[in-house]
Formats: sequence, C-alpha cells, structure tokens
Amino acid sequence: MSKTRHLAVDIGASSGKSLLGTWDGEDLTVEETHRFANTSSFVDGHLRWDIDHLDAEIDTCQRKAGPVDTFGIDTWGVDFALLDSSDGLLGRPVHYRDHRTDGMLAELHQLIPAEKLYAATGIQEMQINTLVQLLALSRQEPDVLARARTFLTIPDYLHWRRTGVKACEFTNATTTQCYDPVAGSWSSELMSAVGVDASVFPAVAQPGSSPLAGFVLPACHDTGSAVAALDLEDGDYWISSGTWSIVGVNVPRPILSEAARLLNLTNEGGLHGTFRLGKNVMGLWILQEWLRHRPEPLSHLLDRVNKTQPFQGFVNVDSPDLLAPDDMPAVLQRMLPGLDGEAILRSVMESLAVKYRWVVAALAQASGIPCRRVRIIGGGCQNALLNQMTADCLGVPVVAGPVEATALGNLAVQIGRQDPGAVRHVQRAIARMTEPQVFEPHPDDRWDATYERLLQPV
Ligand code: LFR
Repeated sequence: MSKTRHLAVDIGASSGKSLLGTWDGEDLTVEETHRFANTSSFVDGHLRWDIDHLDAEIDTCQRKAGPVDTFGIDTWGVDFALLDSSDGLLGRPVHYRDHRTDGMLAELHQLIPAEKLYAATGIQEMQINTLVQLLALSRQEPDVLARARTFLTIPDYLHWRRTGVKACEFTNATTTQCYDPVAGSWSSELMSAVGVDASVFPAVAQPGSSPLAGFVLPACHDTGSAVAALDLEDGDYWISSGTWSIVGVNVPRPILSEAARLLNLTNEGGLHGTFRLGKNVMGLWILQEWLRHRPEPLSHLLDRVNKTQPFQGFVNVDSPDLLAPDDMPAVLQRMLPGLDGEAILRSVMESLAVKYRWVVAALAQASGIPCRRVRIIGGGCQNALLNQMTADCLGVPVVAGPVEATALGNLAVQIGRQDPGAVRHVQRAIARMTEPQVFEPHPDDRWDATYERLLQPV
C-alpha cells in the first residue's frame, strides 16, 4: 500500500499543535509540525476566543505540513461561532468560562424541566453547555441572536473557513445539549424554549465522513478524538485528563434512565453510532490556575507534593467556586484552612482521585459495566502521583498514555473513517507506537475514609 499523509490540528486550553501522520497500512508515524499559543482575552465585556489568530496558525500548520491526503481540526466542546446573512462573524466567540452563564442554569430549569431536558439530550447539566450559553445570549444580547443565520461549533467554523462546508460534526453536536441523540436530530423544541431559531443549525455530519475531497471529519470534540485513540477492551474505563478530567466508559447507545439523570451523567456521541457515558470532573485546571498565580515548573511542585503527608484535607473539586475564580490559591486556602501550599495541592489531588472513584461507581451503576481497568490519556496522564492515587483509590490498575491521545485519535478517524475495523487497526498501531505506563493498586483504608467524606451531604 502506498503511504498516505494526514494532518491533525488539536487546539487545547492554552496551546494548539499539528501532528502530521503517515500511514503505510500497518504502522503510523507522526511528526509534530507546529505548536502555537491559544489565549482568550476580554473584549466587549466578555472572555473571548482569539479566533483570527487561530485561523492564521492553522494556515501555518497546513503550510508547514505540505500536501496531505486529509486534514481535520478538534478543540474542546460547547463553544460556538454565529454567522450573519453575509456569513460575517457575529463577534469573537465567547469562551465557556465567561461569567455570562452565571445563574442561567436556574433560569433554564424554569423554561424546561430537568427531566425533559435529560430525556431530550442525555447531557450532564453544566452552566458551560451551549444551550445555557444560547439562553444567556438571548437574554443579554437578543439583537445578536436575531441577526444569526448559521451556528457552527468552533472546529466546524475553522473547517468551514477552509472548505466552505457548513456542517456540525456529530461528536461535538451532541455535547451542545441542543441535540436529541435518540431522534438523531437537533431539538427544535429546546431551541425555541431558549429563544433560538432552529434553522441556524446546519446538518449534522458523522466523524469519518468526507463532505469534500481531501477533508475527512475527525471526532471534532477533543474528548471524542482522545478516546478514539484507544484500543479499548471490555471493562476498560477511561479518563481524558487535561484541563478537565472526563471520566467515562463507551456504551452502544445513550443511557437516559432516571438513575443516570440523578447521577448527572453525560452521553456524548462517539464513533460509529456509539456513545461515551461520562462525567466532567474539574480536573487539572485547579493545578494550572494555582501555577498561573504561583509560577514554577509543575515537576518541582509535584516533587514537594509527593513528599507531603497524605490525607490532610478534602475538598469538593467540582465546587462552582473553582470553575472560574479570579484567584485559585486564595479560594483553595479558604476551603482548606490551616494547610500550606503542598498540603493543599495534595488534598486537591486526593480529592480528585476520590471523585474519579465516585464517578466510576456511578457509571458502572448506570451502564452495568464493571470497571476492570482505567486508561488515563492526555497531558494529565504525565502526573504519575495522580495516576498512582487513582489506582490506589479505585483498586484497579491504571494504564497511563498516550499523552497525545487527542491528536492521535483525530488521525485514527481520518485514516479509518467510518469503518470500525479500519479504525481499530489504526488504534492497534497507536498502541504499538506508544509505551503505556502501568500503575498497580496498593490498598489503603484511608481512601475509604476520604470517600466517605465525599458522600457526606454538604
Ligand atoms: C475537554 C472538554 C470537555 C468539555 C469541556 C468544555 O477539553 O472538551 O469534554 O466538557 O472541555 O468544552
């Protein structure tokens, strides 16, 4: 087989990169061709994407890679661009950590009962969701919504700029909380409830489909791409560990039971009609924000945290106070009085591991799939201390890697397309090229005691 060349552009919370993958039918070789900053800034009172900068950087990715057979872009979910009747951008897209959605969840529930919302979307209730952002927009800037003719999620927008194709890729469409996974279409009822004209939503296209020669849609939602890199076995749960920790398990169809709703689990679209049953946990954002205020290399900080006495404190890592605080260290110090920096961060990491255990138990209960092993992927899987804590707390082996799961999974779908066997073939090639690290569990009763603290009502 002759070699084919594929370009994955993966845009994360603070940086983006492009990986050029060469596929010979058996093995994948990759080369990072470009890396760039991704920053958001306050413009017109809101935290916004610097979308023109990203557009220019993606041009550079493409130029540096040279001719390729296919290319595809992924970023985080829920954010979007709106175009007017002349296809002009209606303002720089707003970042989900902007405060425009504060208090909007309660307002959404007044419009749509929680049970109905879950039955129609299967999506975890979070104030960052696209539906909540659209509600905020219709309340705060109705003129912008009135002028909108096209809704595109961020990767859809960046693809459209290059291909002229206006489509919403499936994995990302399902994360918006505007898409009905059972009906297999946008939910016009939900949209009209929040004041959005359903005609702005373009057709949904499957990952692996090719709307245009030379362009194969990857899983455009970064979590979708990350999980697409894995050759999962029965009983494998995964944690996509980055700014967020998404804990999940793959399921053949969405689970919309009352139990799943009460546990606030999410059903996000995956490859070939499957779903990812999961839940967002606040993740390494807490550490990233700590370091933004108290800069030092992460490895130095983790060395000291490792030497700190364990089990000194517990914190609810999913407290809304941690979503977008001005000063993360100050908030944590208030939540964990009397502890020094290292003890605070050790407590945060232990509390993360305990939350992972709770989520895995909830997912197992809702899906009926027992957890035999956890695969931790993404940048956060380099945190060996957290990996070991996770193994110890959950009592199952943790396999860490690949670090670049998102870009690799993006490539796997570009190469294998809509053929599950072909994607599996690439996933096996990815498993051969990366060396996962295994963390065996060491039982310790103190994890159970900390878990009990999580279960206590606040
Ligand atoms: C991870 C992620 C999560 C999503 C959050 C916000 O990067 O995409 O899956 O819930 O970011 O979009």
